[in-house]
Amino acid sequence: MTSRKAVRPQADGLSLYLERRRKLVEQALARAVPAVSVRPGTIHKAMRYSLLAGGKRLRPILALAAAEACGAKDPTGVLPAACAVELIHTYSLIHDDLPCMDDDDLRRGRPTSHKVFGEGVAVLAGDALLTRSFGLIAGIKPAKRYPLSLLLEETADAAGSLQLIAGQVADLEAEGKKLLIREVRFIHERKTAAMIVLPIRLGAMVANASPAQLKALTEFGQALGLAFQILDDILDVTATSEQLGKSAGKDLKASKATYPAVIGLEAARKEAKIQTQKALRSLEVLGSRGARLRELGESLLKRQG
Ligand code: GRG
Repeated sequence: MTSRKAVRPQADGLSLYLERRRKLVEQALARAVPAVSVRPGTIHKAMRYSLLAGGKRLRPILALAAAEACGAKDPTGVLPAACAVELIHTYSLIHDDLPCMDDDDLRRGRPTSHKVFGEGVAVLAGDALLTRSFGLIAGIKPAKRYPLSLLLEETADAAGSLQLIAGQVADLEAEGKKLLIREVRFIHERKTAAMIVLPIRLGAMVANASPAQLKALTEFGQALGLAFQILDDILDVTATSEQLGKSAGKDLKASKATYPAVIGLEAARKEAKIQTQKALRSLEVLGSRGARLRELGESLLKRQG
């Protein structure tokens, strides 16, 4: 007979944790935007089509795990912040896929928003998701150390013209140009890492993180975000569209500024590993509470899609 103790490590394993957290997030996301039956149905259909298309939910899960690393026992208070970031992320994907940007027809394994609803509704679905995200943040019950105004300000900064949009603009302007690696890093830190740091900080702040915990988690997010985008660059070259749920080989075709394009595939792999190790080192001050984030960080470097 197998003892309870013997099965525990597996029951506590990362895949079960991810499955449970994803379920929580999916349910909260489904409640976060109006139903299709609410007028005008088209916009709510388009918002739900992209939002509920089953991404990895990495950003909301990071928010929940960061809060847990700061001692939060019940993750439900973090769900509005976690969902808000997923809404911003989904808006950025919808807009990035538009013909005037990356012009893509596959996302999360489905036809892109503008292919299904037309460009006008796709633009508006992105706008509506972004706007709704601030409504969600406004509903957070803030902790002592971090007022709601700070959570709103950090969200606006991360999604604004100094971070997410800065990265996207630099990315657009870099197409077809020969960039230095520090310029590619500038893009990656803004286009990708900012949206990884944001949920981690929001989750930590909702859980009333100490200044030392918040600093460690921010450094973790910055390095993990960079590693994540370098790996995304690598997978664009090495994975298939089926594995990715989006068109593979696009960066190369569009002469995008990527790590493999500038320093080569092997050096890019090495850099992704260096940044992941840096991220994991940042967690040391959290002690055993950082274990889940450590597992998450390690698993991201192994992902194939
Ligand atoms: C349009 C303002 C604006 C910004 C666009 C998000 C973005 C910036 C561009 C999309 C293409 C891209 C390579 C973005 C970098 C971030 C990234 C790797 C997004 C994909 O995130 P995943 O892999 O996707 O977490 P899922 O679908 O799992 O959520």
